[in-house]
Amino acid sequence: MLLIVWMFHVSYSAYIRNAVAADNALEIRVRGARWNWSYQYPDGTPESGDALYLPVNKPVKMVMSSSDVLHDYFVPAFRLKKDVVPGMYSQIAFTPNRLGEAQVFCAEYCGAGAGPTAGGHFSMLSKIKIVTEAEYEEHLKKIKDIPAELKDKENGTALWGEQLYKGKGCTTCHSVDGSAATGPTFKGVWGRTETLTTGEQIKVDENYVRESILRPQAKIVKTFENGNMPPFVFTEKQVDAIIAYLKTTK
Ligand code: HEC
Ligand SMILES: [Cu+2]
Repeated sequence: MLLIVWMFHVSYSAYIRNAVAADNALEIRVRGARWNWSYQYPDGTPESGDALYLPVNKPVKMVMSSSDVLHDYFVPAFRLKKDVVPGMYSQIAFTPNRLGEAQVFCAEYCGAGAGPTAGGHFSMLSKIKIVTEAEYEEHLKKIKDIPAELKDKENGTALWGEQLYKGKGCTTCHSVDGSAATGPTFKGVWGRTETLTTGEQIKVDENYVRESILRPQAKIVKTFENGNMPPFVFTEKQVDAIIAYLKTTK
């Protein structure tokens, strides 16, 4: 009896620690979609790389949702795992207390890709980087703008767009070599005329691309009805960068 009471006490306090966030916790939005994780910092800035940055010793509350199917946010190094469910929010709380890097997995089988190179559940990976408060602030400032290493380059914006295309999971559904995948190829996409499910014809331009990324279900390209592109969260500058990139994938 005493043993059971003790075991209950130990596991319940661990459970409460991960279920109830401190008042001053940093609130991070986490979105799962086939097949990538994306994040949004408390000030609304979307994370543009493949890792979430968190300052050490600061309590964190994650508010998580899914844009399509059931996923599961799993950080083995933190002993954290939580279902990410379409149609509802789930939460976890924790306080990272050591600098370093942790691998994130999806622990819910969420579908196979269109082919061996097209990704799928196994490629739904991410990282959490625990850094100092100063590095965290520095990182936030950096991702709001074009990366410094691309700034002076000719075509820097398009190169940034290419980084986003590769880093944000677009490659799982869109090729640039003309090969078929879950979504239309980006080869020659700029200026192409698409036929929508409504029968309407539309020319691929800035407004169409912007809407296709932020609200993919608004206009669906015929024969790609079942591809189900998830909505993405990007800053205006990032959308501009992707547009610049799509102008180059001829
Ligand atoms: C799960 C698969 C999937 C992922 C991931 C995905 N897309 Fe799509 N995308 C589609 C499908 C399917 C369509 C066509 C149906 C539609 O219009 O919604 C599409 C359409 C588009 C179009 C319109 C293209 C055209 O020829 O009309 C653009 C632009 C686009 N996606 C951009 C992106 C970008 C940028 C990313 C990454 C940030 C991305 N997509 C990630 C599946 C995906
Ligand atoms: Cu998943």
